Amino acid sequence: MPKMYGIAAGVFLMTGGQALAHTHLASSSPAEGGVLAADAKELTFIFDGLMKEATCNAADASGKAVAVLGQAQVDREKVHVPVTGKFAAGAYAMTCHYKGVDGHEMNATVKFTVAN
Ligand SMILES: [Cu+2]
Repeated sequence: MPKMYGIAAGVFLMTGGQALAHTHLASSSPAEGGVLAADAKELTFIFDGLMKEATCNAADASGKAVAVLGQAQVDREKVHVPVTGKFAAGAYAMTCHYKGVDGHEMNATVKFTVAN
């Protein structure tokens, strides 16, 4: 029995360590709940660690994908997402599926509005 408790504690410590190593969203432009200028050229996500890759998509208030974003560019902790189309006025959410330097795949979402 003592040996089994030891294994359980070891697994707990391992997963705890990995959770601490995850890369999370630190800030964004627009910020969560913020406003994106109608003529904005890009959205930016800034993470708390180095990024490996990211794919970002926008959806309107009903959850329907809107094709207004180009391919995300990773620059160290930043992910730049070019605006290639035109946002109609309304509420949106941009979700980035990304892989941080620790190799874990995660999602980050920022909600914002566009006022024309
Ligand atoms: Cu991780």
